[in-house]
Amino acid sequence: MATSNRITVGELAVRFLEQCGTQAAFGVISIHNMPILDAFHVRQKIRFVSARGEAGACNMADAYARVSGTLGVCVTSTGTGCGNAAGAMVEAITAGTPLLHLTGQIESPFLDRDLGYIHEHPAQLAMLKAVGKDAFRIRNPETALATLREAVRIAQTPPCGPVSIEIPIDVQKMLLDLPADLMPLAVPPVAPSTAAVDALAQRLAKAKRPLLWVGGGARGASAAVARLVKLGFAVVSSVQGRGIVAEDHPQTLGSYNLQKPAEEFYSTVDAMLAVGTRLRSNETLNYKLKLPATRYRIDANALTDNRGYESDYFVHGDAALTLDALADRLEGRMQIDPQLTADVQQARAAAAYLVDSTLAKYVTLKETLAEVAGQDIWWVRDITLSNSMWGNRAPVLNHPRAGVHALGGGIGQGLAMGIGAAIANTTHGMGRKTLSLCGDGGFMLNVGELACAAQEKADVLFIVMNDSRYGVIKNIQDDIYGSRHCYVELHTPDFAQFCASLQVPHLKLSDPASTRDALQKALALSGPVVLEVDMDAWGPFAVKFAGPPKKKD
Ligand SMILES: Cc1ncc(C[n+]2csc(CCOP(=O)(O)OP(=O)(O)O)c2C)c(N)n1
Repeated sequence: MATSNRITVGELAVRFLEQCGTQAAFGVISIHNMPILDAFHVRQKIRFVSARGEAGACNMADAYARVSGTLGVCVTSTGTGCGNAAGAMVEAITAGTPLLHLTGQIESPFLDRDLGYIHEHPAQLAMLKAVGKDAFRIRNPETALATLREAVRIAQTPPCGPVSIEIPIDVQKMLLDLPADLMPLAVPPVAPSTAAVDALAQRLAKAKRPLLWVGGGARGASAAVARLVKLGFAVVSSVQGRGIVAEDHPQTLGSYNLQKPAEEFYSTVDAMLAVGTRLRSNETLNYKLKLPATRYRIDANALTDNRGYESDYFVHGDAALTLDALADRLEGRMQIDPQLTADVQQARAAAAYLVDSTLAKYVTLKETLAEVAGQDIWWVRDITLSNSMWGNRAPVLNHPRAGVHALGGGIGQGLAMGIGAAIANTTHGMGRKTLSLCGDGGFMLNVGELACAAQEKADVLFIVMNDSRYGVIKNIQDDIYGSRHCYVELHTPDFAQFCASLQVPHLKLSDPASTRDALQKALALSGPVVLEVDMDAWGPFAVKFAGPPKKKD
């Protein structure tokens, strides 16, 4: 560590991140990233969270970014450590999370020569380009800052995503003069063309029953969306767009976006405006959901036009800027069907009823959780039956960043994402409780991170839905493999003993009648807590969920 105005490239990276507003970074220490981690430690400006694995670290950085609305940062080692982050990078690009992944590389003189150098992965840069949005290598101190700046700019430019930089270990240690200006590059939002907004407003002004479909790309557009809601627009969200409009607002279907009553409602809509959404397969019954016949679309990614569903008009622009410009033009012009809000409420109630009717006793968990936890929560979910069946729709979320979900469908990320969300809550002083809904199979995949949660005193309630098996896969085997069950029964730990060994409080919920009491006790504690729901004692759901719903007709 240099004391004069000469600093290492490792310290440059840390000082640059400080200018980016980074409050926490996540990773696993290694000989190949120590110049960076030593700088975090010496400077003490950014909280560094030591994960137990690079997959967990990257999932934590992802959730940290989603909850804080800032850049996520993870640091890994060369080769295996870097590769361990790949699945989490895939999740981050699926979710459009702005994330910087700093990783090591072997010493420059031996690079790209396939010499079997310790930690060497001959195609590390190609792998990083493939699993993320982009990847760079810093080759010398002189170009380090420019590379850091460009990587962060790309990560934060819609469609956002994870960008990696590999820095050979000798370069991490090299010295340079402390630059006078370490500020990141500006990322100006995409301004829509005036003519395009005029044309879209012209079309929308005729609608009597307009519907906004908001996706993750509209999470920064709450205020502009609220203006259109005030003009009478109905709203529905994708899972990633939950909470852009508080889900108990009378004009929103919430994320009840694909149930039959929602589809019936769509048939009465005369203009749908889809904003910042890919209309993904899981949200649209594999693109067969009947959306309103007249569809318009706004996206900061120009390639979105006509993807998934064709649209009648497309505006390339930032969600907030474009919706605000539309609201300016539409105020005082809309003549909304006075029946629209009542119809939204009816469709939503019918959709919620359908969902509830599949849950058997688990309705109690869903409803009591909403009551006891309230709305000041970060709602993190792994891939588990309970999330697919109700966690993607409930409880009511009131904040555009409150929902954090493994969007790419990979199990085992909810535990680490719960930690990242809780750390963001603390570093950004947001005063909400983090809840993470996991299956036992997913929880075990990355279970070492529970030790990280304990060490960091991460304030998370993990609700572990324990059926001692890969429940959804077993259901699929029932459905289409003649009930030939294989590879789904799991040797599951005694979670009480396991948690005790880590000094993590554990409660077991075997009787639905004890739900309120158990949740109250669990939520009264701070730091990590595991609430294990004994699904064998609770009994089955009323309907077997066997993979993402598809259209039957
Ligand atoms: C990383 C990854 N590996 C494998 C799968 C396939 N998979 C989907 S769901 C699932 C089972 C999840 O089990 P559990 O967490 O116990 O939840 P449950 O289905 O029992 O509710 C598996 C193995 C996956 N989606 N992601």
